[in-house]
Amino acid sequence: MLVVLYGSKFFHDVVYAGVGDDLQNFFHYMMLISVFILSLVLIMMYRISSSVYKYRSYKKSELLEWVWTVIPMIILGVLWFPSASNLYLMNHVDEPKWSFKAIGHQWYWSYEFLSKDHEQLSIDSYLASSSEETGSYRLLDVDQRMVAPAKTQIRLLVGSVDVLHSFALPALMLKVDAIPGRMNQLPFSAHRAGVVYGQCSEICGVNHSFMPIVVEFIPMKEFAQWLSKVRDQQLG
Ligand SMILES: [Cu+2]
Repeated sequence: MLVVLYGSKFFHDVVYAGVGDDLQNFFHYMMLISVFILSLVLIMMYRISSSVYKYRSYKKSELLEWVWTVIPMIILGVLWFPSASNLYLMNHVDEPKWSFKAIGHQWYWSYEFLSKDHEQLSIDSYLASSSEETGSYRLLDVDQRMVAPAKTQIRLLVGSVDVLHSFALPALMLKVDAIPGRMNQLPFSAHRAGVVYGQCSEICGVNHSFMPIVVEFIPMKEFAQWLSKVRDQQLG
């Protein structure tokens, strides 16, 4: 039962990665340690409660005091190290090949980026009107998808023009607050082409549930075509 639930029922598969792979590995590692601690505590509880007199030998045991101080310290240490390095990696963008800005609005997302000749382009991404028309997921698809190159280091900038929003893409293990007056930066990449879905993850008003995020990762070659298509549409 536990094996079936673990990682398959409640969690999105992290199929696209970057920092996502590291975060998922960290999650598994943390679960392993937590299950170990839980089993240890349960076994100790059972052993102590099932024998009325045995626990008396634990009283005034200096060795026991040492063990239950030092072992948790070591466990905290081994949990801290990967956690801290992931925290650092999540903020570290080394030499992005491209960057774009995701901006939260009440209630839609807009994306800003530069064309090949450094002209500013932007698209507004609203909830798609009806799932029957487009054959897509209900409340999860948009009229204009954001497009990004796959297998490329991208710098993602997230901001907001009104209230707090949160830009979240579970398949990339990514969630970042969109804060008015502040620009959050993070590395963004996908190991293969595909479509990822997400939703605003910070209560931002009555239509909070209706501002999904869709990013389509396509090969670099086609991405260049898309970029010039958007440029021609907007700048003529
Ligand atoms: Cu929002």
